[in-house]
Amino acid sequence: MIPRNDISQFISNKLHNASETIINSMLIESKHFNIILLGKTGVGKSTLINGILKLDQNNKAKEGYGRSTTQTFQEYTSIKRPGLRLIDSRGIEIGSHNITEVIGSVEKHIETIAKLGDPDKFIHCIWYCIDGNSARCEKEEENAIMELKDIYEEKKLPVIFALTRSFNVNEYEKMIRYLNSLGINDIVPVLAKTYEINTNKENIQVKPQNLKKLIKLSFDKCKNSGYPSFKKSLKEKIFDNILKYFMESNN
Ligand SMILES: Nc1nc2c(ncn2[C@@H]2O[C@H](COP(=O)(O)OP(=O)(O)OP(=O)(O)O)[C@@H](O)[C@H]2O)c(=O)[nH]1
Ligand SMILES: [Mg+2]
Repeated sequence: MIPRNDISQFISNKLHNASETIINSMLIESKHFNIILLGKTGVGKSTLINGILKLDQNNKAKEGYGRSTTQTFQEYTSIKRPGLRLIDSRGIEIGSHNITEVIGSVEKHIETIAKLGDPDKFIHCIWYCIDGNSARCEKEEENAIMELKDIYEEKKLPVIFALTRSFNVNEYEKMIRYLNSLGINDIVPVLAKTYEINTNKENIQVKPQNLKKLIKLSFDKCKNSGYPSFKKSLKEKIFDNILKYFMESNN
């Protein structure tokens, strides 16, 4: 286990090097709402991307079981969801020291994109994905998410907690209570893909849910995040249009 202080030191160093102006310029002239997904390996990040963007077999993000399916940052857009760009990242593997690497690489990615100067690519929001079927996180992950939350709250980049594979209310409510106890409240339980429960007697299908709620909360948080530039420019209108289209589309 990596001591909390080490993680804290590592992330703080990273951020103190990042220029405030870079981060403050992140919401100007964006034509896409850009969200980066982060979380433990196998938690369902790629599946969530496929579900939200309605990607088909030919262009979908690779899903799988076993060790870390997604290895690098990968951007996804879809003509079915115009204006939305989701960025997949390498899964965190607890206990292997890669937690600091992955979080550091996300930070670096956000910075690099900002430095490249194309406002259309700036990251607006982070979705930290956690399995909705586990009652709590390991201490190492808990420390890391608390650091992440503090840092990005200060930087006004919203972090939303997406509880993946949330097909069982009793289970995901335990996780919500646990996160609430850590002071985390921006939580959406989601199911990205139909979940089948087979018993000897019946076959139950739980349909995808709360994907729109996740997008809506992300937009709302972004709009209320306090960037002065957000109110001044065109992008509020652009964002409103993206949201409107997304909320109205059925497929
Ligand atoms: N039915 C169903 N299966 C899901 C859902 N979310 C994830 N899964 C399954 O869980 C497994 C892991 O999902 P991935 O999306 O590959 O997980 P990941 O977080 O991208 O994993 P890495 O790329 O290794 O970091 C896959 O077999 C998915 O099909 C869901 O909402 N519904
Ligand atoms: Mg993946």
